Amino acid sequence: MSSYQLIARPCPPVAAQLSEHISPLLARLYAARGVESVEQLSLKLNRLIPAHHMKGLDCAVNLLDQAIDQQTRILIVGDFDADGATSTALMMLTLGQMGAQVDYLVPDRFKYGYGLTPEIVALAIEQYQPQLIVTVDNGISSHAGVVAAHAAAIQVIITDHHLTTKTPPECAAVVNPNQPDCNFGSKALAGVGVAFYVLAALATQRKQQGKTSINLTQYLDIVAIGTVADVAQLDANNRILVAAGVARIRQGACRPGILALLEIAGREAYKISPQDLGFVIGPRINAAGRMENMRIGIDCLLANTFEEALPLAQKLDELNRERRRVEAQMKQEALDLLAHSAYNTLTDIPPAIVLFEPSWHQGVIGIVAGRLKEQFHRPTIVFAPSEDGLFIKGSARSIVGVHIRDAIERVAEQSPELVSHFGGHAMAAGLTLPRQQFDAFTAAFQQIIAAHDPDLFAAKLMTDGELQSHEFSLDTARDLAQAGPWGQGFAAPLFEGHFDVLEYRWLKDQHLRLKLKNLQHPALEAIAFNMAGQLALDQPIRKVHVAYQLDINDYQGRQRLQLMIQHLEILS
Ligand SMILES: [Mn+2]
Repeated sequence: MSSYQLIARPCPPVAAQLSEHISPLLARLYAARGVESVEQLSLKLNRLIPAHHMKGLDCAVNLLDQAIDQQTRILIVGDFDADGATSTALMMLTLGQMGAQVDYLVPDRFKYGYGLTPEIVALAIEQYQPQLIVTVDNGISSHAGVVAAHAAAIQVIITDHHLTTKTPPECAAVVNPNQPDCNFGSKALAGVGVAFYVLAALATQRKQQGKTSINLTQYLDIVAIGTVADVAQLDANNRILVAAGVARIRQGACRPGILALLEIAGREAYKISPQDLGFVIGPRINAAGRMENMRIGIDCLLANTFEEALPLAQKLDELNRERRRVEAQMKQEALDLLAHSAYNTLTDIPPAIVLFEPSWHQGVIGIVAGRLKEQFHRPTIVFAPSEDGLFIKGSARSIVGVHIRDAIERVAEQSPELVSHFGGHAMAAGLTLPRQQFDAFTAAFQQIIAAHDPDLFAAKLMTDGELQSHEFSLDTARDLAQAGPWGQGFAAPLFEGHFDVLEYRWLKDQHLRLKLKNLQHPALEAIAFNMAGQLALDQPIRKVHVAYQLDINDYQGRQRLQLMIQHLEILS
């Protein structure tokens, strides 16, 4: 386990101005997260950035409007993760209600590759004979697929949010806030956010023309789920989308499929938090694409009644259990491989972790790479065999400061024979190698990573410093829970402090329950989950330095303040 270095988030002086309107604590938290005015905190839907600076949007809207009127056969081509599934569902529901002839295709990425590939276009023609293809959450690099579609007289609209350095494909319309020359005010929209903007503009246009239209806000639950599950940065615009979606779910005014998923997860809709979208709903939808077929996830979102949704939600839950089982097994095998490698102590972890097992599952390598990266704070690539067994496919996850796509590119430049394909971002990438090149690739990659500043490999945890005596209260905990939505890029408040341990006990030899005190507070309840891997059960604990979230323990209708410990260091 890498031990974290706790660092207090720098707080700019703007906090003073904010605290004229809100509590000094919230002002300090917001300012440290880049908020400069109270206006930026508004979660009203009318504060959403208007669509008109989004390049390609008008063109896409006009084309879709026409396609509905002319009963053009539209095919949505999505992606196999939760963002792709929510985007697809949003298109299906909205266009369908506007009277379009619309169907969807979720390609098996293991077979057909990523994006709108010529193989997927061929499959689309065979199964659906579409006249217009609309991509969601993919397509920005699908030049060959667009050519193939055009050759079959199919028009293409691309909606995507992925970064690109190349000129986008030439097709009827390309909507992507991350394409060159797009002046839309947020680059953080998820694929489902882009689809939402297109459809909302389409709905407005049709309403103005007196045509069949709908109110898009009814689907913000779906938008919120895709946004959080895709780990999109929660900038001001995305916070508005997520807050509105969470509010709808809390009121039960959401898709029956979401209520079914919450029911199966044993969660009450009225209590869910934005983070729950990522921890409870997202993984269950994602499991379909990872383990079997995303169709189940999309159909669950499309279901019109709870009864129709429930068996699909059940199936998703089973797939998620299966995913967890496979993940746990792969992670254990990964740890065994690491222990048997030349690096067998925790202070001697290689600069990058690169692992392959012939039995590993392609759908889960990304999650396992992410877990290993978290645990060891090293850039990590986990490989599984390709369908034909000649290649291995890897999923890479990085630490802040190491651009992993660029590092892979450098290996490919030095030794082109080592890497067949690659693509991705700074923090996550995917790649394919000839199977026999695994060892050579590993050596070359580790060498490139080892050349980075050693300071990057020290795990750091940003905190919001210490709380004052009066801030240790249920009211503060409630205020903080209300003050989000917290998430990626808008981190939930995390405090730190030194405490004397009044008492403690292990729960199921896994979790640690403690009673703490310091100068600010005489007795605080605290819980630290999954500490068994980090601490010896018989180790005495007297003084600790902890990083914690202020949490509400809601037990049998009684609410009590508790510190939810994220990091614990024993001082004596
Ligand atoms: Mn996405």
